[in-house]
Amino acid sequence: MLTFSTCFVSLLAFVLISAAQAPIYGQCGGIGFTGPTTCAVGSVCVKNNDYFSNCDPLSTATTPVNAAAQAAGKLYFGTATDSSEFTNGDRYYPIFLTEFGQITPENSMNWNATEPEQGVFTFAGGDAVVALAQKYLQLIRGYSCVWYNQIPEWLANGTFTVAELTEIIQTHCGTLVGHYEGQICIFQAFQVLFHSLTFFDTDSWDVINEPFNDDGTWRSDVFYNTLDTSFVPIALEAASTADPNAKLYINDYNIEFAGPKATAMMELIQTLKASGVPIHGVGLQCHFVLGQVPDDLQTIMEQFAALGVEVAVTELDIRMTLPATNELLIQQKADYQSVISACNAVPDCVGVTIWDYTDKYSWIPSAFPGQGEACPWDLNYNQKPAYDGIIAGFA
Ligand code: 9MR
Repeated sequence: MLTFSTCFVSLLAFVLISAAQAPIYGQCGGIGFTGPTTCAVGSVCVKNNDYFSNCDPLSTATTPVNAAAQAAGKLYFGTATDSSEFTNGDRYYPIFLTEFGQITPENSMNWNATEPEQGVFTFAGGDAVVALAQKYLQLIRGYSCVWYNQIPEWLANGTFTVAELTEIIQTHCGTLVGHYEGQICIFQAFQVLFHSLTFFDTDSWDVINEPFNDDGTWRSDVFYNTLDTSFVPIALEAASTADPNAKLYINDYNIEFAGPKATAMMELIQTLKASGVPIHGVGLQCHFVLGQVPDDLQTIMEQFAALGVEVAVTELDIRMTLPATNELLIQQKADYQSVISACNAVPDCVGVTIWDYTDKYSWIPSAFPGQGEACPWDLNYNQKPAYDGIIAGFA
């Protein structure tokens, strides 16, 4: 039972702690300032100039990011995820359901997960993601058919004739895309029914992932080394046969700015289009570094769209060198807003996917030691200023 004295002590502690904190919008720093430099819960200290810093609210946004994207005419705002995350029992799941209209299975549909032994297919991980999407009417981005990474040993280190590898790709892409074809179609029917959307072909596949080196040459892997560039049309044709309604994409990073890699991708799209190969979209991964969002992101999107394909931001995150400071978080907000604004300004940019929404599951700290805080939600699922940047970008 709470006695008067424990209540009084708690109250006193609360008052003392509160007194040591600047209130939301209150001053929290600046030359000559002697007051509290920590901010009330739900706000961060932001430097306006050398003489004045104040406590900005962490997030003023109350609109789910998917609703903001759809209000701006986009199809979705989504996130990468896998079942180990949404079944972990903590706050991941409710936020995930509230905020996002699209899911990309982060790893569970890749080759090593779906065909670990040649001809032996396992879909459990991907099925769990699709089942969730169907239940909550979220769009699915199939990911991926042909990628140099996350492929099984038998494939990566195998020696194949042209005919053999052609058949291997056809079987893999055909079986993988075919497995999800019917399921995603049923889901689309619900989507149209409940949301009065005017399109059916909302499921997309990243059929080819990361085919180029940064200098625009083709990546050396079992696919290119055996089949030259023909592995691209082989995979696209197989995916198209398995699901004629799917939007088929090629996805890559460092094509978000002018340079040899973007040029190589544009030339590939032109070649495929000229040959009548089914290609509907280019995925711009957008794994960015703080303060380095390309100035020409919108221009690049427009250039891809001019080739007759749609574009999507497929793996957005914006990493910083740790520890995060208020200044860095505010810069990150501006950076997220820049990316979203670019997509918002391009009608053929259909949607945005972030590469997981919480720093708790971000790939960044393990891939770039000393860096992190790349997602719009922090380790404890609190919205960061980046969240407001996203909402502002769609405004
Ligand atoms: O997020 C993915 C991480 O869990 C994997 O360990 C990593 C390596 O396979 O791949 C990460 O996702 C990558 C994506 O599949 C392709 N674009 C780059 C992403 C970050 O590496």
